[in-house]
Amino acid sequence: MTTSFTSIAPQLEAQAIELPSWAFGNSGTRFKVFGTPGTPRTIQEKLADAAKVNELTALAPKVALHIPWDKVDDYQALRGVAADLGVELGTVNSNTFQNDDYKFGSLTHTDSAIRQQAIDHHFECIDVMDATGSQDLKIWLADGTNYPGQGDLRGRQDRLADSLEQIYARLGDDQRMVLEYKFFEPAFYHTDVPDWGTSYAQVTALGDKAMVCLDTGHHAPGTNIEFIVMQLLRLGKLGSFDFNSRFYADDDLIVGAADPFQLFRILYEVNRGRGFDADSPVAFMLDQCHNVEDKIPGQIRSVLNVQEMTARVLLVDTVALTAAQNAGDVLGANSILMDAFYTDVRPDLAAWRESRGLPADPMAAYAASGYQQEIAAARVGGQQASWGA
Ligand code: AOS
Ligand code: ZN
Ligand code: ZN
Repeated sequence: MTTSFTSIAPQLEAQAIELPSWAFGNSGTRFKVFGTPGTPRTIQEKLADAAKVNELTALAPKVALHIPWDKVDDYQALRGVAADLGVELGTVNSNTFQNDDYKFGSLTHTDSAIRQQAIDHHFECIDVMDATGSQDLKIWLADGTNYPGQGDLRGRQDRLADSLEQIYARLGDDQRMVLEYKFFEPAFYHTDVPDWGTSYAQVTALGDKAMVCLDTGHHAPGTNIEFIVMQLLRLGKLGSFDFNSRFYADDDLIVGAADPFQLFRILYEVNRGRGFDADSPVAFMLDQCHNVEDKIPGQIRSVLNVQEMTARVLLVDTVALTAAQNAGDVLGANSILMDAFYTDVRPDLAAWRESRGLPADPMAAYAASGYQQEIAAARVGGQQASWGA
């Protein structure tokens, strides 16, 4: 017996998943970037597409920016554009991976001038946050080495700590830093923030406003990601998620597409750790690319996948589960969890959406809206996401 849908609906109402601006640009692999008709040419057009996702789902009220990809002269004005479209500007992502100067590192570089340049870029990102009202600065570094002996692992870690300290000191009272880890790519021997332990150690040394960002695609195959989620929540240091899914590497495919059960297990631990509570520090974001599918329906599918799996998680009969766990009822406990996972929540969600004035089927509503044809006709020469990761 699972919990009833009616009892979990209020919890679903508050769900918010931030969209990445770069998901609306063309992206691909090192082999080919395919253009999609209707691709935005400007950040303003990306915001319009993101607003469409929110209009049809009421799940995506914020859009993350990437600097310098989304650089504009007037961020206050951009904030106004977003507000007119019914969305807000969210996380600001820094970029130290597309500049020749950072070939051997950015915040870890041995050359203090280059390191300062990378620190200054983060200061610029904080200035953007001041203008946009964004809460989070997200740092993902491409820093690392390809060959043993190429760099001094410990020295790099020490320089990273020092650089982060300087950036942290610039944050306003209501601003946070989230440090994303990734175990490989673009560096292949080592990366300077490869795992949650390293990110945790670095952010803990900084203070309360620094937290860990967990990208679901950034772990070795077979890693028990939900355990990491549990531990970071338990330690009060899970700041944000970058959701996506993967079959092999950092594939950045639609969240819940490759392994819906893994998404369920992760969201179960989020709920167990009170990560869905209104005062929870966890920010939910997508970090995806749509290489061959249309981008707007790709994002709609993604937020719906998160919503559907959240509903299933909320349906878990936690009282019965705890009783079974405490009684040593191994298979009983497992089947309580699986009952919720196998519950098809789609009809209930469709009816509930309609009751809130939303389309029962946002994917179908988008297809019928004519928006895709409109933008395909209006926008010629759409933008590449600059980088497909
Ligand atoms: C890189 O692999 C990371 O996932 C980054 O979070 C992100 O994709 C990149 O910074 C684009 O913003
Ligand atoms: Zn990411
Ligand atoms: Zn990634």
